[in-house]
Amino acid sequence: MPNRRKFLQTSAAGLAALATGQVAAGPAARPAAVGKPVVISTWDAGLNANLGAWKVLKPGGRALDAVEAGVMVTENEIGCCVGLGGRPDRDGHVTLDACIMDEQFNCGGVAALERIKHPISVARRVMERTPHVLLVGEGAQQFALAQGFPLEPDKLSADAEKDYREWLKTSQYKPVVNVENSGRRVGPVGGKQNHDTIAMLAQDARGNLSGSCTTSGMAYKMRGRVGDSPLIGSGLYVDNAVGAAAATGQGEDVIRIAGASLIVELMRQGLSPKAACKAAIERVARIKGAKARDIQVCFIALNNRGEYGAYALQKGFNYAVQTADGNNTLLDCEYLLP
Ligand code: SD4
Repeated sequence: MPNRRKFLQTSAAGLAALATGQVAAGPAARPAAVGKPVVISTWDAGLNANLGAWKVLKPGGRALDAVEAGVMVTENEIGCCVGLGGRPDRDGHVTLDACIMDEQFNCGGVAALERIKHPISVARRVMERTPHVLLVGEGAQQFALAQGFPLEPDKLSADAEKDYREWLKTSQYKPVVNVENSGRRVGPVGGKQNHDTIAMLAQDARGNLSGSCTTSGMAYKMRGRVGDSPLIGSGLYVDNAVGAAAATGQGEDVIRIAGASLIVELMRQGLSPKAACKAAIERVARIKGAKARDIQVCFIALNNRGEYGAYALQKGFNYAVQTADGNNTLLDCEYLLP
């Protein structure tokens, strides 16, 4: 029988965990691959992001710290398409979405966050310091400020300003693949640099998995629109006993199939990361029918044996992989529609 003192100590710990929302579920499910870290991330910006993650993973750091540090590199890249350098909504405001998840089902996210440089770090604070999973808009900003994140100027980057002025001439919003760019860019016709998301999955030397995702969302979206990227289960999901998955592309169609969660469940059933991503893409294609040609959706996945894979709906998606042999490589992704 537990003595009274021990019981009180345990209850206090339980209450503290409840107050922060952190899952105190004991040790994470035993990972399969131990000793060889790996990190994968979306698009070519992933190459630099992987280097940031590798600084944490190589000396034996935690996957959670790696996926935060990694995508912060991209959030910092002015002129890139993630973070405050990203394209605004149709009213001219840059609104940011991000989420993060660790090896114990702890997760946090922010949506429609404005004027904060590192939404991924605010997402992590939501995970670690609140009983909630998702904070949005004004409330997310209020929380960020209370946590000491500085309020950045309400100003578009020079590139974004120029493109926005151009876009305002027609104000045409059609979230379709920009074929002029071989399908590489996702967003409204006439938009530039519209693969505006980085998603990252990592396994550390202990074999634990974590993931992150951060975006300025679809360019010239409606004010208040939130995509898949901050939504646990759609833009990102991690189950340490199985694997992790993340998405980029047309958020509405990722949400429709609960993309990242679906892929993890398919891997649980025995599919390889690539086969699971492909099955999810096939589901999107089936649902969209002829309209599938108007969108791009792409998934990356990593299982707990350290195997990775990806699949896209259309040509043009690439992803970056850093492995323990020292290589950081950009891979062209296979795709469904010829
Ligand atoms: C969104 N999934 O907001 C994001 C956009 C994206 O490359 O991934 N663009 O829907």
